[in-house]
Amino acid sequence: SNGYAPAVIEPKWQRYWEENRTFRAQRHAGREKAYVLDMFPYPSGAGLHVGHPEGYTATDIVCRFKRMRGIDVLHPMGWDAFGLPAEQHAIKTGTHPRTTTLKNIDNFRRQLKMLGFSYDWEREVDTTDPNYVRWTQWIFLQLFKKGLAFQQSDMPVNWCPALGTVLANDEIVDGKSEVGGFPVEKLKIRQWSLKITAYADRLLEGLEGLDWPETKVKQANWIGRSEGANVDFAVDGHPGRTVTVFTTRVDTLPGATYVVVAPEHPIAQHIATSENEAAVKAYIADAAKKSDLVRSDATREKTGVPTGAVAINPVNGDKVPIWVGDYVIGSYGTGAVMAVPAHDERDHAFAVKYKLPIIRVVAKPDGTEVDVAKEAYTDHGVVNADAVTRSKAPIDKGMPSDHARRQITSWLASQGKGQGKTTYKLRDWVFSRQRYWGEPFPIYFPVKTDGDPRVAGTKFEIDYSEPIPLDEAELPLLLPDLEDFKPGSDPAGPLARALDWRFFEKDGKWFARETNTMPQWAGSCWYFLRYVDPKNDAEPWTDEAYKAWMPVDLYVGGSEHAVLHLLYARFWHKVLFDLGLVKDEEPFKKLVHQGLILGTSYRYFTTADGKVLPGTTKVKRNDDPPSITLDDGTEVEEKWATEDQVEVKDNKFFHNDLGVEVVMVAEKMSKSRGNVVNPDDIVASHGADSLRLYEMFMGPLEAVKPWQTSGIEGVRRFLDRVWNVCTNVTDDAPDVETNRLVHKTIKKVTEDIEAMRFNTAISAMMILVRQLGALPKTSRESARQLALLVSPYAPHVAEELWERLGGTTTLAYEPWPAFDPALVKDDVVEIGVQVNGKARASIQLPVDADEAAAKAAALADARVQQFVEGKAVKKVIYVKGRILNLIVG
Ligand code: ANZ
Repeated sequence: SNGYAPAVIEPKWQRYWEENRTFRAQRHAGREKAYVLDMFPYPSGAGLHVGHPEGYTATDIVCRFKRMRGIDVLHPMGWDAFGLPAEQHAIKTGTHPRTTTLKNIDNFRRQLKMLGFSYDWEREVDTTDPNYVRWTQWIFLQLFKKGLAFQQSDMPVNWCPALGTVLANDEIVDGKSEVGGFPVEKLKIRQWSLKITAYADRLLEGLEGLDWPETKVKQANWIGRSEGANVDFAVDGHPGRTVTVFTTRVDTLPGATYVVVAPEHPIAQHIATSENEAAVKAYIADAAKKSDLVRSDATREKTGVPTGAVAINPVNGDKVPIWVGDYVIGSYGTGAVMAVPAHDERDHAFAVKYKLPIIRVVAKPDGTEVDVAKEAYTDHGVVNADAVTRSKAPIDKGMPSDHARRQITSWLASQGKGQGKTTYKLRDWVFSRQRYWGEPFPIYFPVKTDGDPRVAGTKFEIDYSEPIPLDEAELPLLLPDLEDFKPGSDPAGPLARALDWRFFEKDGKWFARETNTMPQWAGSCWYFLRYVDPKNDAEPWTDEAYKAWMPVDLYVGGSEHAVLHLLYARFWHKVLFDLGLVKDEEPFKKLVHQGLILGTSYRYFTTADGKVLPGTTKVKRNDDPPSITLDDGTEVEEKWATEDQVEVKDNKFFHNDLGVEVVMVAEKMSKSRGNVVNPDDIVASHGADSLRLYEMFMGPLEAVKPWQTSGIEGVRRFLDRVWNVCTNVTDDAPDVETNRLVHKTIKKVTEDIEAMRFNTAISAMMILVRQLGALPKTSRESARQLALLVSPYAPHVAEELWERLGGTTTLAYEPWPAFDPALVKDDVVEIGVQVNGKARASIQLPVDADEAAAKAAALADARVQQFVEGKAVKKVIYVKGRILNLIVG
């Protein structure tokens, strides 16, 4: 072992940076700025996992690099600290969520400091801090005053009884709550919503100018703008009743052979004929138990029941049956579709199943008819002859689909039976939660009561139709202390039990506060704005602070936030823009998602009687009931070993104690697999610099990568070598070759950081260090350059070496090393010289030597001279960098 002792130098430099406020963000006149943002963590009880330092190291490298290039950097950190886990912990243990949250924050802060990230800790924000809550509530009031926050009570919401709260669609996975996996039902309760749909078009258009990955496509799909038409089908025998359908293919209206309404469509109950009524009601009741997600699964078998009622196709007067089917979603479009089985896959499957007619109205673009008996033809094409006879709207055979669409739409409009319509998948954002640990709404309502509603038994009635905003001067409205955080069956939430908080008297009248709280997303919608002015008591931020740092130049975080946080934050930003409170329409210029780090575990099997079987054993996995069996039916159990229990022999893995072969599996880290890696352990065993370096060396930042603790040993050896070469120096200048490699490495590392290719930069540094290590001593000049190059990645060891190499202060603002363009060129090449077409010698030439220089160099070569023998050179054939042919005679 050598003198490299991370356990000593890492705390030393962390203390130095803190005491010297090295990373305080400051603007300097005439300098460029860079606002580099990490997605702030939810401070969970588990502490950091190795996924956090991946993105955080990447941004830290960028920041350290930019500071050395003379750029003013803002690199802040904070806590997204409202949320369910702290509340559930409180329910279980009685510990107040604030206590848990503060404890977890302390632990997260300790861990992040231990990793040497160059945050400006003086700007730390905590979404649960009263000084932060005040401004979240203030922004809510601005939304409320603009009419963008409103109450709804008629729309069914996703109610999760186990969590006692409403969930947004995005918080539900496979019909279960994302947190906890509890069942979710539909329930109509009063709730707050934010009018994000009013910004649908701008949220879509705004994506265009952003330097974002495929997340842009995800957001566009989420917004789901669809251009089509609403078409009215009169219900036969029910004067005045119509079913309006939304379609993107109004050109196929002549081929509509039935109509399907969603089970929740209000008409479904009313139009069913007496013989169909019972079946329709039963179907509707059954559908209510299924989530929209399950219902819109394309692979699921389509089901439906006929209502017995009949609709009239407005384009030709055809009478078509009306069905109820749960593949039609109540909340999308009009909740009803015209079915064109010839040209839509879902309708086709449905028509085949229930023997409904299939009429084709679209031919291929070249006019040929398509066989639609087996499969729908869903592409655009041209109007066919059938369509013409089946349409009162003026269309011609051979007319392209989009032209027919316009024709039929305007004909429908002229008849008062339809009009062009743009529909969005995006829904307004359900913004209230029936939880304790969130921001209270700064809203109250008038109460009708004869007594004091705080006294048990007093009758009262809250008038929810008249929400009153709290005076801005009264912010923040803080949570009351509760003893019992449990949600009840009362969708008003646990705050409804805090009677002294809930009710208050003003001018002889009683009022009741809103008892819902805001969702966790609220705080993360604007935290990046607070960082620019975190201590301001009078405003959320000043114009000046905003202009100093915004917009965010680089934002790094997980792709799980592609459509939730990132869309919500863009929405708030646009509202704030319209209010003149921010100067940019978009908050995040460049976005990068780090790839998931997978855990590695090693599988084998055991039988009930204790036999151990290799992980390579062929097994069958059964779903219902879940089990794993061998060919002969014997049930086995899957077991997992961790990396330290395994050794490698002949490229295979074996269990140390059991001797059996195991199979390596990389998957999401989880406690049950025992493959969770704790950064504390890695720092204790190898040091923070090794952890940082390894996370960057594993592969491209955006790739999914398996964690292997053995890999960290490799980077640790690299740092040992860096230490050795930089502590074994001479004041002599470097030799030419070494100096060339240093400069080439500077060029490579510089370009790689700019392109965020951190892994290849590390490879280049490894090559350099190997070469330096082969020399008896390293030139001090090269060692200093190396220390600077390594510093964004492994800042502690770099600072220590810099100091030992004569640095008198931190290297954080030392100019980033420049490379000499002349030295990075592979400037000398060996080329073959021919005399009269015969190879005679090879000579060293500068790559860019011109013909005259090449000829002169060749003629100066002794062997070439032998063959030229003083004869005149009549012709020169020269291919730069490759060959020189002298024709003499
Ligand atoms: C008739 C038709 C014919 C359709 C055809 C498609 C192809 P996007 O693009 O996603 O907006 N649709 C309308 N409302 C629906 C609902 N609430 N639930 C389920 N499906 C619904 O999809 C629009 C198309 O999806 C609409 O166009 C409609 O089917 C169906 F050859 O109308 B189409």
